[in-house]
Amino acid sequence: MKFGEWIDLQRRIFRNAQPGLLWVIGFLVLQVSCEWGGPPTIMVTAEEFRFSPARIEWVTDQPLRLLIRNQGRERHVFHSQELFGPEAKVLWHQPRVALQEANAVVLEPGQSIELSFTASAGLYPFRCWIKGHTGMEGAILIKDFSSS
Ligand SMILES: [Cu+2]
Repeated sequence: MKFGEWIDLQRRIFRNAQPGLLWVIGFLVLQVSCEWGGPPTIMVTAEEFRFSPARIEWVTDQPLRLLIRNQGRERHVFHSQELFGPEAKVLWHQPRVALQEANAVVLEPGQSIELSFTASAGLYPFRCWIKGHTGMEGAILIKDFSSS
């Protein structure tokens, strides 16, 4: 099957699908990708003046791996009270020196940090608090897989 045909098939299937079914399919895809080389990493880029993607959805029973990269020309901050707070548990991060005070990661141009964490269901907003960087914000929505 050609790639274009595969995409068309997906469109036809997903047009009439129930949200619950989408989560099941998403979960199965996730399971397969886990078996084929570890959980996927979601890349978030910071630049002037936005994070992309700004909205991320995930499920509670899978560790979320985030690679946050500053692709801009200015220093940016990835700050999240909730993500670095008690509701979420950061399993590891690289490089270790980059995680700084006040639940924030400061990233110079070209720098990146990779985080892996588990979190209970809820909304985890993040933003850049540097003056003038209004609008650099986003959120991670963690859903309880069993209730979807
Ligand atoms: Cu910024």
